[in-house]
This record gives sequence, C-alpha cells and structure tokens, in this order.
Amino acid sequence: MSKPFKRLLITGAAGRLGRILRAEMSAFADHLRLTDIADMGEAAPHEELVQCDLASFADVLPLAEGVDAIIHAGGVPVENTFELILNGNILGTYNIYEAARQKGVKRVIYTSSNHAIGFYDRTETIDASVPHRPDSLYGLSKCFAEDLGRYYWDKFGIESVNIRIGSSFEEPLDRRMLATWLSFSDFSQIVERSLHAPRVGHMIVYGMSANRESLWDNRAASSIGYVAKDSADAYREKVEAKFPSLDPNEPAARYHGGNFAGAGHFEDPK
Ligand code: 15L
Repeated sequence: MSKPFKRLLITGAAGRLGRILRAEMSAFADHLRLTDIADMGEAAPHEELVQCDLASFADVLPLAEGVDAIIHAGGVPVENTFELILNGNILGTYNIYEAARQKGVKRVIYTSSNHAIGFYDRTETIDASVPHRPDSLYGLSKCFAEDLGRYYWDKFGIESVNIRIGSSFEEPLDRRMLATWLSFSDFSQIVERSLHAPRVGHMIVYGMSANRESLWDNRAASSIGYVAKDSADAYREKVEAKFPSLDPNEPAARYHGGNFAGAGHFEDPK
C-alpha cells in the first residue's frame, strides 16, 4: 500500500524522542532521512543516515533536498551553556528553516518545550496563545524557534506545528510529571496528526497526555485531531508513594517549568 509521504527528514534521530520517531514514522513514509550529531547505528533499507552538526548550514542544506516535511527534534534537550544552546538550538533551528525555504519544503514539525512558558505559576492554566515566559536559556531558545517558525510562515508560507512538549518519558518520573507527562505513544500520535492535518499555518500545541491534573488548555491540539489516549494517573499511586509532596512555594513546585525555573544561571559556579 502506498504511504502518504515519500521522504521525511527527522533531526535528533539518536535522541530519546528521535528514536521513537525513527521507529514510528516509517509507517507514513517510504524513506526516512535521519540526522544527528551522535551515532545512529545501522541504517535499515528505508533509512538514510547523515551524521552532522545542525550548526553547519553547508551540512544542513542538502538534508532538506526532496523531503515532504521535516520533523525537527534535534538540538540541546535541556539547560546548558549559552554557547551550546546558541549553536545547537538557535543557529541549528535557523539552518533548518532556511534549508526548508531554499529547498521548497512546506511544513516543519518542531519539538518545542514547556520551558518556553516555564515561569507561569501553577495556579494559572494557560493556552497556547499566552506570551512566552521562558525559565532558562534552553526555554529562551524554544521561544526563538517558535517565533522563527511564525516568521517563516508569515513571510514565506512555510507551515509549522510547534509541539510544546511537557515531559515525554516512558512513565512519569516525579510528582510534577503527573501533570506534564506525555506518553511515547501520544507523542507519536501528535506528531502524526501534525504531519497529516490539511492546513496548520503556524500552530502551537501542548504535548501532553490526558492527565487529570493539567497546566495547559490544549484545545488547539483538538483542531488537528489529537486525542490523548494515555494518562499519568495510571502511575499516580506509584509516584506519590515514591516522592514526598513538595512545599508549594518551592520554585520546583510553583512554576510550570519546575526545577528549570528554580535553577540559577547554568554558567555560574555550582
Ligand atoms: C524538556 O524540555 C526536556 O527536554 C526534558 O528532558 C524534560 O526536562 C522536560 O522538558 C520537562 O519539563 O519535564
């Protein structure tokens, strides 16, 4: 049976979420072009592996040749030095969009993060239209990437879905994740919906499962047909038994971004 896409580019393919995408997106594309700065192992017959640094435009440009869409999950995945964030996330994401423009790719799915809005207080439920409130240099780079996508849509008509991922792990790892958790299967579903939705323009959606506690109003995601199937509540007892509840005034408990909001500047002496 023919698949909806001929070729998809996936960046960050050696990472935690990149590995999920590598396994799941082959159902929708004849070929996957996979890239990462790290080793990606052996290529399957439908795969093309290109190890490269997203900060090098000369390396990134050919990656976008002949692809139907880009799933951009590459870059630095947590707080780090400004230099690494600048190269991996800011320059790297600029290179992806510029390569898309030069090679005529019409849609980018971007793995943004809750850390773009991490300084909202947990007493506030926010939707995807609120102003950015980054909690870290990492969060700031996600704000840049979301705005970059908006610019490339307004000026050049390249569509984007920016998935502000909560916490995507095999299971929730602490109390905060009872609200922010995104199962791997729901992650694949929201990426798949982002690829298939007929018209997205520039969208921001939250990457969250159907958790009973929640910080985000995710109606925008329903408009692309995303219906979360999993819930952190299946793990609630286990998590609550393992982790004592935090003082609600501690930054880790108080803000959407948890510890990212509570941490100082990454480059200060520890
Ligand atoms: C993220 O953006 C990180 O990539 C991930 O490792 C977690 O820290 C997650 O946010 C989170 O907020 O739990």
